[in-house]
Amino acid sequence: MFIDKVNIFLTAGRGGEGCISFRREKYVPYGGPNGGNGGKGGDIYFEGDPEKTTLLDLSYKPKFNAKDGHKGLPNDKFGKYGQDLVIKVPLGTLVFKNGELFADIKNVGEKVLVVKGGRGGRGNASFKTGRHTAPRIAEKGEPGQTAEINLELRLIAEVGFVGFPNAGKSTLLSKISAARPKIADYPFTTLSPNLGVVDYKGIHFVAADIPGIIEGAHEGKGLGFEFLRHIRRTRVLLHIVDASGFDGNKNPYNNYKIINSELKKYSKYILKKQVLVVLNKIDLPYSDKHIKIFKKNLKDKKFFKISSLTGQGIDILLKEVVKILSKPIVFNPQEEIETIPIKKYIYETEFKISVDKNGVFVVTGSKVQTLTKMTKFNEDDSLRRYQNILKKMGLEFELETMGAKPGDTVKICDFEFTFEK
Ligand SMILES: Nc1nc2c(ncn2[C@@H]2O[C@H](COP(=O)(O)OP(=O)(O)OP(=O)(O)O)[C@@H](O)[C@H]2O)c(=O)[nH]1
Ligand SMILES: [Mg+2]
Repeated sequence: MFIDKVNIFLTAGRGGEGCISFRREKYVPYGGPNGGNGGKGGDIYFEGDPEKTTLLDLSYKPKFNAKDGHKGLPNDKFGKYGQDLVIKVPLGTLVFKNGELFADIKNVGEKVLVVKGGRGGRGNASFKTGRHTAPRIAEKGEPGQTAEINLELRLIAEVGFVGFPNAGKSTLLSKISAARPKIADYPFTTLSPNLGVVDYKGIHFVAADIPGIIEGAHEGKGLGFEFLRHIRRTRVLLHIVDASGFDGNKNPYNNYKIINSELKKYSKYILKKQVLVVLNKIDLPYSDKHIKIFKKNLKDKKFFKISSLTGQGIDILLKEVVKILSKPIVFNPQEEIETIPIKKYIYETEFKISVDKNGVFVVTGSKVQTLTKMTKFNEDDSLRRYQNILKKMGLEFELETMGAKPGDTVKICDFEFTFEK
C-alpha cells in the first residue's frame, strides 16, 4: 500500500532525576554532597533513507517516544543519556511540526532533530553553596519536548508523467524501466504513483507515473489533485496524450487543453517546468489525423510521437529528456512552499452493490461512477466498452451472485439499466 501522508505524535525522552547523596569516607565526618545529575533524555530525529518509498510503516503507530535519561548516581556520577530515536523516512518527506513546515528531507542520511530530550535534573552536588553545604536538593528531569508531526511525502523523481486516464502512462513506464505497474484498457488503472529507474545509454533517472487526471480534477473529480504533489519536484513533465482518440472521444487535442487547464488550477508553477508533449499510440489508426491537428495548433512547439506498445519514437524522446536533465537545476523556493488545497483521497473497493426497497440493484463506488459519468452512452462503441469494463471488474458476476435476474433494474449514478447477460 502506498501511504504519503501521516500524522504522528513525538515525545522526546525525559531527563533523568538528579541524585541526593553524601560522601561517606573513612575519617571524614561530614562528607559533602556528591549526588550526580540525571542523564539527558533521548532526542528524536528524522533521517532520509533511500530504501524507503512510502510512509506506510509510520502509519501503523501514532506515537513515538525516545528513551528517558537515567538517574544521577552518588560519587558525582552523571546518569546515562536516554537513547535517541531515529525515524527513517523516504527522501522527499516534508515535515510539518505543530502545523508549520519544519524540514524537508531530500538527501540520503540527512538527519534533522525534531524534538529535544529534557535536561537531566541536577543532583545535590550542584546545589552546594558556601552557606548551604549539605543540601538535600535535587531536581527531577526536565520533560522531553513533544510535537504533533505531519509528514507529507513528495516523491523525488526527475521526470513525471501526466495525462488523461488510459493515455498509456503506465505502459510507457513499463517500457523504459524495470517497473511493472498495472496496465489495463480502462481509466484509473493506476491508483497510486509508480516509480521506475530509467537507464538511457548509461544515464539514469527516476520517472514517476501518477494516476490520470480528468476535467474537474480541481473540484475533486476522479482522484482529484491528490497525487499531483509527486510531480512537483520533477524537472521534466511528459504530457502523455492518447493520439488515437480515447474513449470514443474524437478530440485528443481538446483533452490536452483540459489537462493544461487543470494543471494551471493546481499550481501556478507547474507549467513553468519543461513540458514535453508526447503523442502516444501512433501505431493505432486515426492517430495521423490527430497528429496533424496538434501540429497545426502547437505551431512551433515541439512534440513527440511514440508508441509505448511497439517502442517507436521512444529513443528520440528519451534523448531529449536526458538533454534537459543534463542542464543545471534552477531551484525555486517559492514553488516549494506554495500550499495546495488537497482533497482527501479515500481508497474504496471498485464498486459496492445494495438492493433498495423496490428491488433495484444500486451500484456505487467512485471508479464505477467516474466511468459511468465519463461514458458517452449514445455511441455504440463507448457503450460496448463500458459493458466490457464492468464485466471485467466482475460486476455482472457479483450482481448474479446477489440474485439479479434478467430484466431486473440496475442503477448506477442517475442511470438505470436492465440487467441482461
Ligand atoms: N495500441 C496501443 N495501445 C497502447 C499504447 N500505450 C498504451 N496502450 C494501451 O492503452 C491502455 C491504457 O494503458 P495504461 O498504460 O494503463 O494507461 P494509463 O495512462 O496508465 O492509465 P491510468 O492508469 O488509468 O491513468 C492499455 O490497454 C494499453 O495496452 C500504444 O502505444 N499503442
Ligand atoms: Mg496507469
